[in-house]
Amino acid sequence: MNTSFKSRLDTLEREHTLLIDRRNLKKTSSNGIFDRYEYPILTAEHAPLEWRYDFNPTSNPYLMERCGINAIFNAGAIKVDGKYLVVARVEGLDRKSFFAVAESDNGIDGFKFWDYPVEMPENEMPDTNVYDMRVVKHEDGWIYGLFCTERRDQSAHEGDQSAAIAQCGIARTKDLRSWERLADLKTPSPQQRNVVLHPEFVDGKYAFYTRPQDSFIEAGKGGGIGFGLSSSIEEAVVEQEIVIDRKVYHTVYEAKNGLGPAPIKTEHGWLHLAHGVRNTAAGLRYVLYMFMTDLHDITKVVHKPAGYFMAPEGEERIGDVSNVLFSNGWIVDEDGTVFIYYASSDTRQHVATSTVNKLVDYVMNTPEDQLRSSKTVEAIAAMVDSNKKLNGTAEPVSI
Ligand code: M1P
Repeated sequence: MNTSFKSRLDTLEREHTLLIDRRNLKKTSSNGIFDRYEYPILTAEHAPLEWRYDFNPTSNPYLMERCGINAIFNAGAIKVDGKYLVVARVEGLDRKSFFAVAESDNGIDGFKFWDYPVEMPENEMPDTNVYDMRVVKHEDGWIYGLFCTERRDQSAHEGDQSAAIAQCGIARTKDLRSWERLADLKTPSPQQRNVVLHPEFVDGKYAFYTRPQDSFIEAGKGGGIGFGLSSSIEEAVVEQEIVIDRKVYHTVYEAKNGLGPAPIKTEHGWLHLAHGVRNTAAGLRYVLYMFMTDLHDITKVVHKPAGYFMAPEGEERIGDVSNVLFSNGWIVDEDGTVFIYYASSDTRQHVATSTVNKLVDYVMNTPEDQLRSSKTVEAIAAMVDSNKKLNGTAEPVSI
């Protein structure tokens, strides 16, 4: 091994270790609902050096990167045996995404990838690209990973190399290391992304949150978070999809929306985190929003705060697909802490923390969207009135 090879290897290893071991501190400012952290938990640079470099000085004398990573984002999440595990979407320089598990002891820093990326089995129709896994521990005892499988639209003409069909792939595991691939979900919609498995049986069936859409990018008339049941998970078929949370004019989810991770059960109802998309002169803007569904009728939205819960801030605004926040993973600890794993601009993965109590308070007590400017002013004025009464500065009412 020549000295420049050796010194380059030492530098690579030192910098990678520093990055993985970097402590992540809570940001000082907070809106009282959640806390952000200084650093992303995963970036392309967190990918193990062994995935990217051939360390053999004979076959790689310049110690060049051979399999570069472009981005790491949109991770599913689950806690297993006391470890915080994220199943990240890792995207190579070749634009192919795959899944890889990274593990941390505390959920906010020290995330380190397992030695190998996930080897996801394929079914009879190979996947061109797989991404955005929702990891769910189901009451049937399995851990399921639902993800988008994308393939070229075979009906597109030769000149159109961007037409694709997105569908929901399903796999299950006990340990996140070996996966059994099941049949893709069948639904009435020509395209599906953002499909999530509900963690409990509903009427003895597997319950799916779906996102029916007409074409690869446009939700079209199919927009909204859908819901449907299937009696089988091995050959899952949702024959009837109903939309439980639709896109709405002049809101943060007017172009499309999609569910994030599987909902959290609370004594008040099921807490949901979702993304909403609107169009702007600068392109699509993705933000996160929350709502709650009824504990017994999970298709009924009972609380929904106005507007967004989180939107891209600072460096989060910039990336491969700018102005995007997306979340498909969260973890609830025994003490009620919630780790919200969110990605920014299809480039990097972050964490924010909150608690179940805070999120329930946020969802149940934040004013709803009344869909008109004057109603927004009324909501603010009502709070000003109440604050004035509280501090004794209310105008005396003339009789
Ligand atoms: O580029 C933003 C997001 O776009 C898609 O989400 P949706 O299906 O709601 O439009 C997904 O490809 C997602 O991975 C991506 O982050």
